[in-house]
Amino acid sequence: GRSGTVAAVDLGATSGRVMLGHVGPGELRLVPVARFPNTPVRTPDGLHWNILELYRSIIAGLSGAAKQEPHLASIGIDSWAVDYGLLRQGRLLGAPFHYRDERTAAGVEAVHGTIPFADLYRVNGLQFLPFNTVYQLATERDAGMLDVADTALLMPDLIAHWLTGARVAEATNASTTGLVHAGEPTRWDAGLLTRLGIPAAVLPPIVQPGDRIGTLLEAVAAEVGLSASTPVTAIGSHDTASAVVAVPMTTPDAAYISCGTWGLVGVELERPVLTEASRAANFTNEGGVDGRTRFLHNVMGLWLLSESVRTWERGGETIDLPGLIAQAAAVDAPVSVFDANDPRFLAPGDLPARIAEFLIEHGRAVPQSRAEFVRCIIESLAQAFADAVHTASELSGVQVRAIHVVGGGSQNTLLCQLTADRAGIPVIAGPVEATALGNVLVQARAVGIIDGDLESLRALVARSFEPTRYEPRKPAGSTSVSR
Ligand code: ADP
Ligand code: LRH
Repeated sequence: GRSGTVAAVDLGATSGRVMLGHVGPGELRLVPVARFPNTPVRTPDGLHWNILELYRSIIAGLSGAAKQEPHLASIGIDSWAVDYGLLRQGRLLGAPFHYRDERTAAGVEAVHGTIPFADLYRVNGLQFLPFNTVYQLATERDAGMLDVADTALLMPDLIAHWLTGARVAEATNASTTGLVHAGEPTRWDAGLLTRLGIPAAVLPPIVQPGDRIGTLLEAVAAEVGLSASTPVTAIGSHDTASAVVAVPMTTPDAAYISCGTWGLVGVELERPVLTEASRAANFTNEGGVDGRTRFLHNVMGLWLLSESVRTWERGGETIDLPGLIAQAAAVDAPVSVFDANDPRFLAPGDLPARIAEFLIEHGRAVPQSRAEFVRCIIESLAQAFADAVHTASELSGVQVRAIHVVGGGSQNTLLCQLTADRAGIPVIAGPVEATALGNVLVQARAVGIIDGDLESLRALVARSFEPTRYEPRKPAGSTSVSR
């Protein structure tokens, strides 16, 4: 067989990276080239992504990749879902909004006033999140922005546009907009667009993972030191879609948690579940690579911890995360548990105060020490993960015998153990960089370095990365507080 090297650009809400992926028969290796923080910027009109800084970091990362590997076989780009840039005549009309910006409440009302949520769910199969693209675009429409813009590009598609000049919408990420049919992210739903007054012309054609988006613009190729014939390949450009590609599931009776800023908890299915029960449980049907359905629920994730740490650090101290987690693991007094999914935790700000407020409202003890507070957050996340795994199983009929945890959060040993304990199911943790791996694998397959279905790609991941296993311990009477 062949072997070759591709570059993965992976933008998470917490940090971004550029990685080289070396792929060959029985070989899968990731070499980090650049890692950079993703720090949003608040201006008087709201919370934005610093897209120019991200782009500069991507260009620097690709230059570093080119130095190590001047003959890259392909480049692939993934990022968080739902957000987009608006353009007119190729010019970006302002910094893209961050999905945690609170401007969309009016957009939600406007959309549901035209199409009740139950009707919307039957078409797009998406869980309600106030920042889904459909609500953001309704807000743009009412601000007159869609009279000005001629194109809307989702974040990875915007980066691909800057690298190649092409304008496309990659299918897995398009599936998070709310404007395509569940299970069929092949074209925009004309009926929804008409009813919502979103001009179809702003949305570019949908391409599938594995399609070639284009090749590098001459100027970009010269800037990074690569050939202008280097292809940019569509992959699962929704980061969670790429992560799920690289979950080393070896049997269908497994659940996954893609655990980073968010905890995306669910199972992979051949087709969507659009029942009343799944709508009531707020489960989503997002598009996966190779036409699979990612049936999952968004759990608030390590945002709860990282935003708390940011709050504590505003006092001037510097916090060592692994040290803090170790202190939390050593707490043996009972701690309270709160509902990690309460919407009050979505917006940036003083999360410890909001958690305390939740606990007081529900008559539960507020943790006194920092270590107890962190334990309370991690117990609550583990409980939300366990609940979502059981709900995914009930709604889909999948018997879950193992929970795979991938992403940065798979390094949180306390969270992995408590998830196993609270679910009563073994947790298999790793790989940490599942998203970059899924990005690499789908490119490598598209350019002919490897072949095979998702199962064989996952088998390669399983052979290449040693996971850590956590067996469920007996219910710890000391830690549970009923919810
Ligand atoms: P995203 O893709 O959303 O940016 P990542 O998958 O990179 O997120 O995960 C970031 C999270 O991983 C951090 O918020 C942190 O909680 C966790 N994390 C990173 N490194 C460690 C570590 N050494 N120990 C425990 N948790 C970690
Ligand atoms: C995770 C993620 C998630 C989306 C959210 C906006 O990074 O893509 O799947 O719901 O960000």
